[in-house]
Amino acid sequence: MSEKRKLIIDTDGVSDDIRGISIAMQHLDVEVLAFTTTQGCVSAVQAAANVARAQRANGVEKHIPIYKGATAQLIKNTVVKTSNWDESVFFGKDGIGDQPKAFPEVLESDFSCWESEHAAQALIRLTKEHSDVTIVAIGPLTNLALAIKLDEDFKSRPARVVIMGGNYYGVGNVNSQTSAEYNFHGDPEAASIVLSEMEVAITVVPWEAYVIYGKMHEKEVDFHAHLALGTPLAEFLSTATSKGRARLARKNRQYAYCDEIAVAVAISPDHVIKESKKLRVAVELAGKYTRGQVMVDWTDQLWGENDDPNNERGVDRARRQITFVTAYDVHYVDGMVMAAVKNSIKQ
Ligand SMILES: [Ca+2]
Repeated sequence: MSEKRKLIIDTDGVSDDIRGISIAMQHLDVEVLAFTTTQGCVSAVQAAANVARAQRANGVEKHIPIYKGATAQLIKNTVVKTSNWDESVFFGKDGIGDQPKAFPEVLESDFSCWESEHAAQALIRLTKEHSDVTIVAIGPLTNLALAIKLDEDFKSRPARVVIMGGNYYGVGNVNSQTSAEYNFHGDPEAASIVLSEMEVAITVVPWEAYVIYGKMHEKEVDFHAHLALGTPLAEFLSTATSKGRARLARKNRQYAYCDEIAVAVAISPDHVIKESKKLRVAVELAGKYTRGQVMVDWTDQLWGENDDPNNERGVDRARRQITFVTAYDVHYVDGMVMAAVKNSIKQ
C-alpha cells in the first residue's frame, strides 16, 4: 500500500475551488494537510469560511486545518474599472451562490474557523515537516510569494507546485482592459516571484486549458451530471455553482472545470495531462493592458537547445522552464469529480 499523496491547497474559496478541493478531500489516495486561503474572487476570510462549510458538506471526519492568508495583493492593481461587473455576478457575493441556509448551513463559527498562524508561515512550517508535499495554488499567488520572501529556503522545499493561473497565448478573462488571466491579474508581482524564484518543479494549468477545448469538452462531457447524484455533496456543489451555471446557461454553455484541473493534475498527473509544453516565461508587470499576462520566450521554442547549442540567438537559459498543461483528459477529471460526489455517500 503506497503512501497517500500529501497536498496543501492554497485557495480563494469560490465555486470551482470548492469542486476542486472536494476531489482532494474525497480521494482515497490523498491526504490534505491544510488549506491556506488568499484574497481573490472573495476575501481571505470569506474563502476560509467557505472551506470550513465545504468540509462539512464533504463529511470530513477529522477537521483539516485552515490558515487564513493574504488580505490584499502585494501591489495594488491600477487597471481602470470599466464597468460595475465584479466576480460576485458569476460566483455570488459569498463566492458560493449566496444561499446561507442551504445545506450545510453557514455557521457563525465558519468566520473564526482558522488557526492563529498566518497562511504564509503555515506554508513554511508544513513544507519543513513534509518534504514530500505538493502545493496546489488555485487563487492569486500572494501567500506563496510571501512565504518565499519570509524564508528563502521555502523555494526549494515542497516536492512540487501546481498552479491554476496565467496564460501562454495571452488569453485573458478579467475585463476589456487587460489580457491577463484572473489569478495572475489578482497579484502580478506574486505570480512573477513564484514563477521566477521557486526552484522546485512547477506545473501551470493556464486559462487556455479551459478555453481552447471548452466547447468541444462540453460535447464530450456533461459537466453537471455530478450534481444529479443525490448525495449531500452534490447538493452543496449545486448551491456553490448555481450563479455561474445560470450565467453560462444564457449562452448555452456549461460550467466546465478550471481549478478542478489543477487539483486533478496534482493528484494524477500521468492520467490528467494529455499535452504540455516546457516554456521559459516571465510575468508582465508594467504593461497598460498586459500587466499580469505571461510572456513566453517563443524563440526558445523555435530554436531549442538541440538546434542552437551555442545559443547564438541569446535565449535566456537562466530563466527556468516551466511545464504548462496545454491539453487535459476531461473524461478523467470528470471521473474524479463523479467519484468524489459518489464517495461522499459513505458518511
Ligand atoms: Ca480559485
